[in-house]
Amino acid sequence: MMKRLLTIQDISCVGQCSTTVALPLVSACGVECAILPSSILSNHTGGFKSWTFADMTSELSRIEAKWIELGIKFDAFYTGYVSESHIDPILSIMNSCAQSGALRFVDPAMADNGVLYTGFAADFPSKMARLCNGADYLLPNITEAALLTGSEIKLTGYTKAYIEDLIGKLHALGAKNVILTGVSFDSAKLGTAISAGGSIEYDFNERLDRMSHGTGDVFASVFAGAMMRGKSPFEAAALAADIVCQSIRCTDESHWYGVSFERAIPSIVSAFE
Ligand code: PXL
Repeated sequence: MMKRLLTIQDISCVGQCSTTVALPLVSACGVECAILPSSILSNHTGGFKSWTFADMTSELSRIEAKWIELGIKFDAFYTGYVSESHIDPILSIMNSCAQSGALRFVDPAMADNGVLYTGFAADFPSKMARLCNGADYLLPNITEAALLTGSEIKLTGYTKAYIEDLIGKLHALGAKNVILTGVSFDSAKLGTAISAGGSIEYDFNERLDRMSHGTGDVFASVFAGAMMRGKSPFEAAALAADIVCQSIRCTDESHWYGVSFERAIPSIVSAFE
């Protein structure tokens, strides 16, 4: 039986992030991807001058009630960019619409490069922390990990001790396994710390000298899809990172608002053949 995952995050109509990345990439992994848009934006908030925003909070509980009535359940949940008003409805859906043993993948998409995304209040990380509590796999970058745990944000010049202290604090928030992205101990390499099943492993790729939007969403989507197809956390993280690198390499220089993950879809499909 094909597994069914529900992704809960915004639809940015233009911009190659969140739902418009999750739907094709989770599907490419051979996992059915249902969507629940928490908001609809004309375009994402990372680099465009302005955007429209329609909040879907009141729809979340109407949709939940319908799914309960129809007996619709999911094998996994994957949450991304959401706002404070979405957190309680999401926690409710993750209980009421879960198949037994359903996994929770939580990407606390709210910050990067030391700063919160435009539109989030300074106290938002403490709200997001409630969604992290109970996550089977929490997928923050270093900025998000530091904001969630009230730690100093260090973007360079840190050691393993800093990374492993962040990871310990994320477990203390209630995350069962932690996949921390954007880790670098050597400026030529960029990678992931995978804290799963009681040990911490690292996976590194060559650093690509490009600032790219939406790569966290590509990573989380492939990671969640790969886990649902039975890969180990290390294998899923390594595949996700490889797909991010391939997507960046395939993106034209002038294409600034996202990555051309479409060109990496054949590699995802072949990873599951
Ligand atoms: O990729 C994360 C993301 C998702 N959704 C919206 C965003 C961003 C990042 O900026 O603005 C609306």
